[in-house]
Formats: sequence, C-alpha cells, structure tokens
Amino acid sequence: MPAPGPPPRAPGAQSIVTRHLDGSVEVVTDLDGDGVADIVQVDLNGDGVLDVTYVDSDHDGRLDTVLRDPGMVGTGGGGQRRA
Ligand SMILES: [Ca+2]
Ligand SMILES: [Ca+2]
Repeated sequence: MPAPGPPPRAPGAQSIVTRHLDGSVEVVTDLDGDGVADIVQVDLNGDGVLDVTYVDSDHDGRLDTVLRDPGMVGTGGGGQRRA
C-alpha cells in the first residue's frame, strides 16, 4: 500500500492511510502503538505531497500542533533552516 511521504518507522508504529472521495489523503500514525494517533498528515489534493501535518507534541492524546510545511515531520526539516 503506497503511502505518500511515509513517517519515520519506529517499533510499534502504525500508519493508517485513508483516501477520501474528494481526492484528499489522510495518513494517521500512532508512533508508540498506544492506540492514540500521534501524527496526522493530510494531502489535500492527492498529489502525493502532504500539505498539513497535525502533531500531538505533548503526547496527551490530542493533536495540538499544526505544521503546514510539507515534509517537516520525518525528514528532518523541510524548507526551514535555523542558523
Ligand atoms: Ca500514540
Ligand atoms: Ca497535496
């Protein structure tokens, strides 16, 4: 099952890819296998590039951070660089 921009693989990590009728693709990843999603990535137009990433940064089970730079999660930094 091909997944656009797969998140980093970790022991127990599970990704669920959902393709919606409007062409968008949603990738939900549970990094630690506790059954609660830690990262949700959405490809809004189905072009294979993830457009929005939601992250549960404090692991309270709620997605609290929104990243709109594709590839920031799992690739070590996207387009932003810090001096
Ligand atoms: Ca989890
Ligand atoms: Ca896209």
